[in-house]
Amino acid sequence: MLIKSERDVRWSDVTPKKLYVRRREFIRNAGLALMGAAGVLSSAEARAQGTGAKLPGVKKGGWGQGEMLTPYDAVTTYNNFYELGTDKDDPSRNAASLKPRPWTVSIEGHVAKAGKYAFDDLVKPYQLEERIYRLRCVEGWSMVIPWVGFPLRDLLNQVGPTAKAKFVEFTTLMAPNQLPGQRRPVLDWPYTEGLRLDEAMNPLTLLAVGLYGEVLPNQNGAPIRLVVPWKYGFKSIKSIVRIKLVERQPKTAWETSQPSEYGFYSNVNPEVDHPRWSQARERRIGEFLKRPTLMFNGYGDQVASMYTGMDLRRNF
Ligand SMILES: Nc1nc2c(c(=O)[nH]1)N[C@H]1C(S)=C(S)[C@@H](COP(=O)(O)O)O[C@H]1N2
Ligand SMILES: [Mo]
Repeated sequence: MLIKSERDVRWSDVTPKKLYVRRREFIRNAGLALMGAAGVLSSAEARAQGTGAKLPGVKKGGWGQGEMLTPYDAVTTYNNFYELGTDKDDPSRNAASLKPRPWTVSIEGHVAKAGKYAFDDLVKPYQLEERIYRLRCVEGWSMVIPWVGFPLRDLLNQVGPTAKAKFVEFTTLMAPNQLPGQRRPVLDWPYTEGLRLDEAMNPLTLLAVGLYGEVLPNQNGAPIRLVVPWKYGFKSIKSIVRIKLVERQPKTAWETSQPSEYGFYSNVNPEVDHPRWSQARERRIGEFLKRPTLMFNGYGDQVASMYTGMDLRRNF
């Protein structure tokens, strides 16, 4: 894998100077964004627009209240999106080449209502909510991000998985002209990910279309990406064009590239180290001292029961 281990990441990489300097401004802007200009745009209009448009009618509260949010600027300039480059600042620098509208998501496989859905039609039926989730990257850093989205289970209930559906496979857009990183064989493109059906149906599992009250920036996976907060960040696949209900456990991009290092489950687990580094602690972006990493990233009450009887060391 091309990623650096947490040990190799210098503080200067993690917190560019402009983050210190402009931090107050970000917090203020974020506050304004959250207070929102609700009602200025219709939901459909806002969703049709690009980055920066406020998302109206977002239900607030309920999740992650009281956590210190990672500043907007860090969330949108310190990214992993290898299709837009492998350095942390590449995705924000190259973001403009991705065209997130118009966008089509294909729902396929063992499902009653298979079909191709225009992004707006796909999202329209669902109440958007803000959910503040911790994101723990396998590399050893973490953030706290106020996502805007809706539970994947709402969509799955709508399209109706059949009895044969046991897993869900997700696929990112394949378009080297928009995602220039796909011109190099860094991963077996397109990026794919997968969840067991019960994981996909867990109320925590989110399809995000925004963050900080605004339309999702391209570098964060516009127009629609997965967020699975109890798993390492790479499970949260960006810029999704296909959701396929399948019978067998799908191969994922990272598992294909390095099966000894990246398993299908990839639940955050401080007791199971990556072969090349410890996972016991993490650096919250913007903080100096490391924190202990929590089992299931702290979401055990909601998810641990899905794994009773499973050897989490073998099923890493
Ligand atoms: N298609 C795609 N999705 C992806 C990635 C990627 O390279 N390509 N990187 C993953 C990794 S390793 C992490 S940590 C998160 C980062 O999400 P963020 O940049 O929005 O914080 O996205 C995940 N989703
Ligand atoms: Mo990651």
